[in-house]
Amino acid sequence: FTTVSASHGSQHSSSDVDHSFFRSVLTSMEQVYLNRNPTANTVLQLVRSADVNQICYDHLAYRTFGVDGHGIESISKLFLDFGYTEREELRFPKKKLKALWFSPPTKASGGSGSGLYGPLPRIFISELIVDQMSPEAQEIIRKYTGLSGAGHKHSAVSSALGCLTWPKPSHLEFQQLARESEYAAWTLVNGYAVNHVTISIHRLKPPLNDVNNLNRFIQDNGFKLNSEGGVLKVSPDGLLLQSSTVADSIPFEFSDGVKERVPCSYIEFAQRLVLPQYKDLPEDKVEEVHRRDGFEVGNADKIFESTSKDQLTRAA
Ligand code: OOG
Ligand code: NI
Repeated sequence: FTTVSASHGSQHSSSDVDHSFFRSVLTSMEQVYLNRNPTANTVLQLVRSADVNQICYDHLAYRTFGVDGHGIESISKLFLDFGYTEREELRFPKKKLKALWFSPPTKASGGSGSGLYGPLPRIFISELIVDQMSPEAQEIIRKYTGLSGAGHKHSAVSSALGCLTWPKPSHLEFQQLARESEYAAWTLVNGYAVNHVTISIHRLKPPLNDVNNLNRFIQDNGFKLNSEGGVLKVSPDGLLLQSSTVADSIPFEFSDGVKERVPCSYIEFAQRLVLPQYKDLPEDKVEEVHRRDGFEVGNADKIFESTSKDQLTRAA
């Protein structure tokens, strides 16, 4: 586990020590994510090498099935136990999804390292509203969540180990779900794996601390960005700017022996602008609390498409 001690550095504040177990769990989840997703891994290395090794994560995201305890609360428990606060709910009626986001404990949010050893990230967790799916889709989802038994109580273990809490589905079941909801099909084969990590753009050094510069940098290095509704996603107040890569796909062997690539995870970028009431603060006095917080339904709705077949098969 050399990456843990390497990124930990030698300086420990007392709050870092308090959260060292928690940060280790998240680091294992991140390791699974980096091992599976070459694009995310390379992009992180590229940005890190262009930016004196200091990257802050804006947020991490997870997907779940909203049924019998397998929904948002199955993974939010870890974060609530380690001092996170539940914030707003977001609704996506057409996708039959809802999401909640959580803010990190302020006491421990100021790690001085990079990535998960820097300021703790926000957490974005969504769930499929299973009751609203067709009877056929519900049957498949309830079959696998049922087979997971008490697995949902150990979602963090499953995410950190990189394994599912239920058996692998058949190819037919995967396809059937994908026809109705690509989100559902993604969750069936990826389970509690980290869906994406998000690089905090405004905490990078110039010129990459600007979303348009960063997007160009990513594309110039040969990576495809999610183009749904345009590459740049802007909140109505103009203060939350987001973009993301298109998910990598990984070989997956279904229970019936069919081998096919399935969408895995992507990496996102978020720039939070200074709130109007703080616009006169000198630049070196601006902290994260002075910036636009939270998430935006209109942006998120398009970022969900980073794992869609449309985006994965689209020409660069
Ligand atoms: C989450 C998409 C939304 C954001 O930052 O608004 C999102 C997902 O793909 O599961 O990440
Ligand atoms: Ni996100």
